[in-house]
This record gives sequence, structure tokens and C-alpha cells, in this order.
Amino acid sequence: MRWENLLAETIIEDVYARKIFDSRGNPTIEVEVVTTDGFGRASAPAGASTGIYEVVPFPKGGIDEAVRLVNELICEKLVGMDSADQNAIDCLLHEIDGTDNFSRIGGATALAISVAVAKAAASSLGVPLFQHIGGVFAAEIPYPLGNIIGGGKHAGERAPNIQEFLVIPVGAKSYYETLEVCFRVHREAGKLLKKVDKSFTGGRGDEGAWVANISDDEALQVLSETCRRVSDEVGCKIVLGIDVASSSLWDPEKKVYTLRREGRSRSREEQVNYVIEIVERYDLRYVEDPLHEEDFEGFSYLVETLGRKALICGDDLFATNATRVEKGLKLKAANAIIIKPNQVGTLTDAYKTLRVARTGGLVPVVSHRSGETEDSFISHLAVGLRCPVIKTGVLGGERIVKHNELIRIEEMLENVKSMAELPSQLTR
Ligand code: 2PG
Ligand code: MG
Repeated sequence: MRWENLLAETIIEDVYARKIFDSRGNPTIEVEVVTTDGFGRASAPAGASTGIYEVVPFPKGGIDEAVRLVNELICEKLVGMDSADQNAIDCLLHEIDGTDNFSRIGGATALAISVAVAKAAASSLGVPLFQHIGGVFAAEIPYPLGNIIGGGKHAGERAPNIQEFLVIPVGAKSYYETLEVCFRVHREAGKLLKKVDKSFTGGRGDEGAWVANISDDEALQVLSETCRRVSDEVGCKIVLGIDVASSSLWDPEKKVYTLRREGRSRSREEQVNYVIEIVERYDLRYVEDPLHEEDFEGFSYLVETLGRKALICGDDLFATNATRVEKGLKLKAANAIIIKPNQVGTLTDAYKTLRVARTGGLVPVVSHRSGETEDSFISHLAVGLRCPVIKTGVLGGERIVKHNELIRIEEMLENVKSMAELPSQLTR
């Protein structure tokens, strides 16, 4: 086959946007890209605990304006371009937008286009999406960070302040097995919660994690106890983690962390000490956003104190933004990073941030958002970019599609796959 013919197959012929709904019932944007020989469809997720350094999701006129912009303006500019040239497409999106936070076309708009283009290219070329992203040697399967108990902005008033109580089945030998363990922990934790909280009726939060009327410490006790038991029963090492999502607790005026449940607050110093205390008491190996998004120095102190024992992971702190990662690296403010493509708008931007982070030794964790759709793109992204951990909630259709897609990827890679190599903080 001639090179020109091969290239022609990936040429964009049409782009179309519509409004759909996410898992919280909020409207979001979905984009379809048609090429000569392929098709890609992608939609944008949405956060509840969004960081202030994330790109703006929608333009001034909201989603309707975003849809209009795609169908009436952006489509025309993309037709004729090569979907396999992701960099050129993402550069063009920046050019059309002309701002540094995607406020004109919307970051959600950019993301849906960027991902739909990648999917269309993979489909045109007849290769799996993870291989299109990562090449033929992308064959490492990530471990899930399973969300077992929820709190903060993902749950109700009486739930814990900490947003997510997480587990990683580090002893599992396959993705399928990691899920068996995660779901067993989830099931058993549900049973134990009934004993701890008499009013618990099996309610679940945005990501499928249990929501109960318990304190942070009670949630950690339930998680610890459940993991100990399940680990013994199934013979698989399970480690614990949390996403404090501290920016959601931070009151910038009073300069305190508000503990809604207890009706009191913690000073910065108290918050630092509390994090150190629970990491030690519950042997937490993963702590995401222990402090609010401006406190690089506080993060540095935690890395210095806990960094050899636990991953101190920046989510809102970095907002998948390369400039913020550079600052974080200078200050040694984290040893892990959340990669959420919708925080930055395009696949190329997310990749660039990942490259900076990796060069600086940060452990990358590809992540969903609390408001998700049936799009399983991040499963491919985690394998394609060789990220050792994927954070994608626990139960619920929009979470399960990502897990099931990883089971399929694992099967596809049958003879060449290996489980990802985990950092020492998780395996020690
Ligand atoms: C987080 C995410 C996903 P949200 O804080 O890590 O769990 O939550 O999408 O609400 O920001
Ligand atoms: Mg987070």
C-alpha cells in the first residue's frame, strides 16, 4: 500500500457535537469524528471537587454554545486534517480558542474533540486505542485505586470530611483479580458499616463508594479492619489510601480547614499533623491532596516526612498543568501526580504534563472524574501512557465500563502483558 493511501484513511471528513448527560444527570458534551476509514466518539467528564487551576469547562454561553461552536466553526477547520496527527489537532484547538484556559471554546469541548480524534485515528488505522496512544510495547496493566467509602463533596452532609477512602490490591496478579478483591472489600465494608452506623441503608456516593454517617476515623477503622480480613481470606496484599480533596475543605478567608461534619475547623498545622498521624496509625500508602491547592510548602513538608512510606499525590495542586508540575518538582512538593485530561483540555497537554512529571520522578495516576459518562477512554490512556495506577471509582455503570475495558485490554495483551511495576511506597 502506498503511503499516501495509508494517510488518506485517517483524514477527518466530519465532526459533530451533541449534548448528553453524565452520571450525575448533568448535561455534558459528546463529539463524533468521522474519518475516511474510521470513527471516534468521546465525551467530557466533570468534577465536583474541581481545582481552581483547571481549564474552564464551557464557554460563556454554556454547553449550547460549545455545541454550536463545534458544529458551526470548529468542524469546518478540522475537516481535511489528519486525525493521526494528534499534536496538530490539539495545537489547532488552542489556536481557535486563543486563551490560556480554554475559556472561549471550553476545556470540555476541547477534550471531547481531542479524544474523539484519537479514537477515530485508532479506528482508521485498525489498532486498539491504547496502542495508538502508546505504541506496540504498551503492555503494562495498571492497578485500580478502588474507592470504598465516600465523603466530602461526593457524599452527603453527615458523611466523612475526607472525600475518598481507597484500596489498592497490590498483591493481585491480573486486573480481573484486582477487581475481585476491590469488590469483595467493598461488599464486606458495607456489612461492617451496618454495624458501625445503625442508620446506614446502603447508600452510595458519586463514584459508587458507600456513604455512611461516620467520622473520618471511623471510616479508616472500617477500611483497615475490612482489608485485614479480606487480605487474609484471599491471600492478597491490599494497601490503603485516601483522597482528602483538601481544597474543598479549605476556607481561604479564615485560613482553616472546615470540618463540616464536626462543625469545627483545623489550622494548617493541625491539618499537617492530622495527616501524619493517620498515615502512621492506619499505614496509609497513598494520600492525595492532603492540603489545599496553594500550599506547595506544606506538601513539601509532608513529602519530607512521609515520602518514603507513602505516595503524596497532587491532584488540585497540579491540575495536570505542566507549569504547576515544574514548580512542584522544584519544591519537591509531591512524589505522585493525578493525570486528568479534562483538567487541561487536550490529550497532547495531558501527555506533556505527564512527561514533565515522569522526568521529575513523580508516579502518575490516571484518573476519572466524579461525574462520568460511559466513555472508557481513560482505561486506554492508562495502558497507553504506562501509568501504574488508575483511579476510576468502584461500582456504577460509568465506572464499570472502565474496569471492563481494562479486562478486555488485558485479554488482548494476553501473551505479552505484565502487571505494572509499582513504586516501593505501595509494595514495601
Ligand atoms: C478527585 C476526583 C475523582 P472530582 O478529586 O480525585 O475522584 O473528584 O472529579 O469531583 O474532582
Ligand atoms: Mg482528587
